[in-house]
Amino acid sequence: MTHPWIEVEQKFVPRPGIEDRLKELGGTQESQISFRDSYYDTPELTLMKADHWLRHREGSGWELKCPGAGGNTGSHTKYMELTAEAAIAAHLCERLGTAGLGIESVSEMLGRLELQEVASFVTERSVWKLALSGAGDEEEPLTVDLDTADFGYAVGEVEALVREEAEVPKALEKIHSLSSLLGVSQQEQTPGKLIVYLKRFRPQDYQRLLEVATEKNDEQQGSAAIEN
Ligand code: V4E
Repeated sequence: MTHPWIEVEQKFVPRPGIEDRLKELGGTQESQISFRDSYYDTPELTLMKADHWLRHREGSGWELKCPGAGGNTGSHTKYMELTAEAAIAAHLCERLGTAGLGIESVSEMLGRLELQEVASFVTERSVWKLALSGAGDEEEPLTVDLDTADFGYAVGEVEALVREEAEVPKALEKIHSLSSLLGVSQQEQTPGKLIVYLKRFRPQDYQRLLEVATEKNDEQQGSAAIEN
């Protein structure tokens, strides 16, 4: 089986003139696309509470984002992305403790485990590619996505996809360099579309996720304090 992609990214609030700045830095607009994302979970949000994000993206199919080794810290995030249905089903069955049921596809899983649609929205995306000067010719350019969701929220992200954990630090360095050229502070913590959707349209679910995230943060700080 091929390794899943590791997505390393930093989100930011796109300021007026961002497209001109991207051009100035040698970026090129690669495409303008539009797609609907529908996110699924159990009624108790078992997956999201465990930082697992299952969605169906129109035109691409099923995708699962879950934390990579080492978790996520600071303003950037790092997620493993699974796109093969069998791999998604196997990973979710393990997480939900249903590995014995022999479920092999996500559609079968939706029915048998009563996964429900939690959010659905359309994104207009402008995709930019930009190679930082100084990086070798063989370097993969970074991707900058400028998104506007149909519920009126705009967010940008500087993103790199890598195959190996060992490539993450270099990807992060490149993301930080480009972010600062775009005037984005490393400390900027900009919420993604789904989080804003939940906050606006499913405030109780949002609150539950916030509580779990706060508990996890407290635990991490507690264990860091113990280790120190
Ligand atoms: C990973 C994640 C979520 C799933 C949506 O991921 P995101 O990168 O925002 O979506 P999008 O459309 O930009 O995907 P792409 O096209 O780049 O693949 S929703 C929340 N998270 C993680 C997360 C979290 N646990 N807590 C907070 C406050 N924010 C984000």
